[in-house]
Amino acid sequence: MARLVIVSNRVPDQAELAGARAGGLLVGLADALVPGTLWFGWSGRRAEQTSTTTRGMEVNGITYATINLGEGDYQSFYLGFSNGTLWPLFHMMPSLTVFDREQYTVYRKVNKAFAAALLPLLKPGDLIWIHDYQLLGVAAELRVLGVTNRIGFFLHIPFPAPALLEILPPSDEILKAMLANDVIGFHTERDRAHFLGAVEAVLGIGATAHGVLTLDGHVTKVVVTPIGIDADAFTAQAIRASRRVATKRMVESLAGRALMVGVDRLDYTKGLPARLDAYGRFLSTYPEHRRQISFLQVAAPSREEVDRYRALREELNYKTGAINGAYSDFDWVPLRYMNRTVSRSLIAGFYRTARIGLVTPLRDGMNLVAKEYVAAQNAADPGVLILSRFAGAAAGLQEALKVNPIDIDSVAEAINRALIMPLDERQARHVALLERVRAASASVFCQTFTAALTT
Ligand code: GDG
Repeated sequence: MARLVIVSNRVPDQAELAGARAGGLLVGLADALVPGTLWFGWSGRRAEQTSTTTRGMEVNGITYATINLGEGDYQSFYLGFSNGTLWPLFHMMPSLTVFDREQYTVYRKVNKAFAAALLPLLKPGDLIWIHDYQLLGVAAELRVLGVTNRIGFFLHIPFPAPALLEILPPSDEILKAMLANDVIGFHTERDRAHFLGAVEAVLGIGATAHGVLTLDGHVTKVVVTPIGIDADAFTAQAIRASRRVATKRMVESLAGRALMVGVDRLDYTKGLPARLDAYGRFLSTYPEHRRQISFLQVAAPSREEVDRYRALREELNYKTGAINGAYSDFDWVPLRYMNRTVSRSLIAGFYRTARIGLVTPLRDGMNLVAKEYVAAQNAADPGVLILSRFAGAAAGLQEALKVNPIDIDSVAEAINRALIMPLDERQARHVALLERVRAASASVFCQTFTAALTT
């Protein structure tokens, strides 16, 4: 079998491999990580200059090869074009999108540096699988260096509607660079349709009925391969977690109240301010539920060097104080807000304890928290998933209570509906959801994508 070479912006470090840090990519790729695999990317460390050679580390037969980023490149490539331009634009938030031509030049330079550092590690026959928006140009740079291996690209975040992509001044260059891949994958049909529409609108290239595009004689197949989790393993982890002292202490602290849980990286796409507003609206509209519910929101720190993320943290601190100030009693706190990273095992225990999983991103590529929440439930007495219709996960999780996250009244209504939902309805929804989460698993994701890349 061909060796798989995974290329992503960040390569997981020891803490992440041990489950102590948040990371959606590692969860989704777990199945592809068989001995012999090579994972290449940024170490997460900054140096004076971006490295031209890699450092290797082997864990469980998998080689992790990394480069460091120069400080200037980190600012312009990572904080700048990747997270200040592509991230908000691809999440369809044009008003938050800035563009700086110099940052884009550095983005291209760093994509070229990734390709150059990877080149000496490649062998004939390797399947190269590039991940995410930071590396849109790597396949094209590898082609310039003469690489003829099969190259695939998977986008973990949404692809914007064509009219939004056109806002990006170098949209034509970026789309052409993407077409150096043999396969491009998205989470949903909507993302794929947006991409095909953008290629048509910007480059004037139409796709065949099977989503095949041709640019200068090179053929690219565009596929939908939604990412998933290993549901059975996660259910087992949640059961183990429910027996742990920490989870028992959590249950005790609830004193019989229903727990509602939210788990997110602290990011403006996750819709956290609107979520807290919706909870405030719920407490004011349904006074009968006050003291009967406790909302635990975990917001794992993320991209803290970016001003917008700092401002978001301040806003959430303020809103948390406002809700607790208005509604707390001496023996009840409506909102528990943890602005830190929590271990995966503890999170699994929280999910299993929670009567409601509240997942309300404004826009999300997939959202693995929704799937984890479903997998963690006790089938005999399952909780209810409330899910934003703008998460990629909504396309495959029909039995969740779907909400529009900016319509805070509808979210408040959904919380009420979840709390009063009879056991048989909760069970029926859960059985169906669990089946879907098990079917669209992490291993199906890896197998489908690599199969498309192989053929
Ligand atoms: C991107 C796309 C897409 C969260 N807090 C903690 C923690 N987590 C874990 C969750 C989950 C993962 O991190 C987050 O995954 P998501 O899918 O929700 O979101 P992103 O990180 O934004 O990931 C997203 C994903 O890529 C995969 O394609 O679904 O749309 O944006 O597993 O449980 N884990 C730990 N502590 C925390 O505090 N240990």
